This record gives sequence, C-alpha cells and structure tokens, in this order.
Amino acid sequence: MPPVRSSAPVRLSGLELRVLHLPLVSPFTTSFGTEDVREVIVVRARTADGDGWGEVVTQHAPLYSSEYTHGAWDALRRWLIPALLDRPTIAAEEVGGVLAPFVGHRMAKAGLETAVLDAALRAEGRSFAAYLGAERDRVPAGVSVGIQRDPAALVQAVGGYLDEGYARIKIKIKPGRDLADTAAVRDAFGMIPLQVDANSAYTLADADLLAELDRFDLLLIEQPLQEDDIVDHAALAARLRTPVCLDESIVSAKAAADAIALRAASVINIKAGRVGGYLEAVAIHDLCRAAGLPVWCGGMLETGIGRAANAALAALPGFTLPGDISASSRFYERDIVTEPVVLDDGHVRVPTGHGLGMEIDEAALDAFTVQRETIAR
Ligand code: OSB
Ligand code: MG
Repeated sequence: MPPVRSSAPVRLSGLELRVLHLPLVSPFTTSFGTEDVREVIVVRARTADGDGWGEVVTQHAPLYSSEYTHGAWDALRRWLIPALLDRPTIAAEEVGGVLAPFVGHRMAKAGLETAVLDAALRAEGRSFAAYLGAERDRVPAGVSVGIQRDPAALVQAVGGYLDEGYARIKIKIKPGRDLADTAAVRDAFGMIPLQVDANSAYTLADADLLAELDRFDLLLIEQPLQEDDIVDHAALAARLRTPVCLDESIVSAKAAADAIALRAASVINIKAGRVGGYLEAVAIHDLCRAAGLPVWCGGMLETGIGRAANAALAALPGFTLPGDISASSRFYERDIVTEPVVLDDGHVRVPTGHGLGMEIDEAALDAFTVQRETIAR
C-alpha cells in the first residue's frame, strides 16, 4: 500500500531558535571556501503534546546559495514563524502553503516544516521513515571529501574513508584542482565508485577541460556551472559522457521538471533544505522516479537531526545512488543527539523511533548554542 503522507495538525505554543557553532573534526574546503566550524540553526517546535526538532542548513556566508545563517534567522523571526503562529493549528503538509507567499528562504522554511512534522509524528507515535514510505532499513553511505592541500593529501584522506568502509567517494573539484586530483584518486584506488562536485566553479567555456574527466568513468559530475545555467548545463551534458547531476540548480520540483525537460541533468542530488523541506524533496523523488532519473540524497553537514531525517529520505525506492549520508564522526567529535549516526558495513541505519527517530542531547545542544530566541504565540 502506498504511504499516506498526512499527519495530524499540531497547536504550536512557540518556536525556539538557536544558532549553534559545532567544531568540525577537520576543515571542509569546497570551490567556494573553507569551513572550520559548522554554523547551523536548530528549531524546536513547542506543542502541548511535546517538542519537534528541525535544522536550518544555512552556512555562515551566502556562498553555496543566497541563504545564510543570519539572513535565515531574520526571515524566521520576522516573517516565517509569525505566519505559522497566526494559525490556531497547523499540519506539516500545510506549512509549505502558509509560507509560500514569502519568496525564497527555502532552508529556513525546511527547518520549520521538519520541526512541525517531527512534533506531529512523535505525538502520533509514527516514524518519519514509515510516514515517507521508506522501503529499506539501511542505506549505503557515501562521503564528500573536501579539497585537500595537494593530490597526495587527497589520496590519504580518501584512503582513510575507504578503510572506514564508505561505499562511494565524492571529491570536490575547482579549476586547477580537477584532473590531477581525480587522476590521483583513480590511480591509488582503481575503479571505486567515484564522483566529483564542482559547486558551480566552471563555465561552459570549460567544456573541453570537463570532457577530459570522461576518461575517469565517474558516476557523475555534480553542478559544474552556475545555479541559473540550466541551458548551459544542457549544452555541457550533450558534450560529456560523464552524467551531469544538478545540486544548486534544483531549488524546487518545478526546477527539477524543467531541468529534466531541457536535458540539463540525468541525475539529481536531492537536499531537503535546498528545496524548502522534505515534502518538496519527496515530490522531486517522485517525479524523477516517474521520469526514470536516478536520485541521491545530498548533505549539508547536518547535525544528528538532519542526519536522521536524511537516512529516512534516502530509503525511498528512487534513491538508487549512494548519498552524502556519512556517519556523524565524519564531521563532528560531538553531535547534539544521544545516539549519533554510525557507519556499519558501509551503511547507515534508517531510524525507527517516533518522529525523526533521534533524541536531543540537551547538554550538548546547550554547549554549542551561541544565540537563542523563543518566539511564542
Ligand atoms: O555541494 O554537496 C554540496 C556541503 C555544504 C554545501 C554544499 C555541499 C556540501 C557537501 C557535504 O558536499 C555533504 C555532506 O554533508 O556530507
Ligand atoms: Mg553539491
């Protein structure tokens, strides 16, 4: 029987927002910069029947997309949360519609929708995985490896993750750190499942260079061009044998449908934050499945909150490629949940507990909180 993705309305008494600073176990470098500390917003939805949790996956600066922590914070407290509190009760499936008049701010909206959904499912005693219609109890774990000092350091980092059992490696690339880095990993480890992520660092003028990646038999190249370069991605995809996967460009189900129609992508990376929430993420999964496109679950250095939710999402049947679903220890020495996600035989378990299936470690949460505000009814 197909899942009934519908939950009971909740009465919100207020929403608590926190900015957290979580130290990373090692710096994470992409074409747009280096992070040493993960800055993230955690949302607690308060109801008479208990709390629900969500995560706003913005970063400190608007480099991956236009969203950033303090922009999201302002949008949340000034516009988005008051709109939710304006309703006597609200179901998670109504959150997107209530927030739709406010343009953009998808990561902020996703954090709210997730917190409401978690509260509702906990109150009903259902797991997020069951709600979504997850079909597996564990999912293969891929790892995203940042740009290192040099190719030798990259080989060492990748070797460590392979030793841990990761089922797929993704390396970040940028101009000047592409062919040699990829060649070094292929030379060291042979035909491991390998893909590259450019985070928009190229233009169509780089098509000849990007076509040289074809010789490495990569699973895919992720987001070579700018967010709004849909037509250029289609032109590039026609030139490459490597499948083109879009991340930044796919901000909604509509954007996914357009990219597919224009043949700008043959694979899509689904991130709930980037598209405004897990329900929009599922809509993208459903339409890609109908169109025959493989999808995989992307990551935004989530805490244990988003990591639990992503594992459930990635257990849907259309997620046929390993996601950026790593163990908490890939990024954090200490997480904010009582049982951080672990790697087991190259897989991560899909949580079965009520709601997102994780419990918050309040002491850890407090220890990492640098800013806090409650917006009450
Ligand atoms: O492009 O997938 C990306 C992290 C921050 C911003 C963008 C991206 C990433 C990652 C990390 O690659 C994936 C993860 O959380 O494991
Ligand atoms: Mg990406």
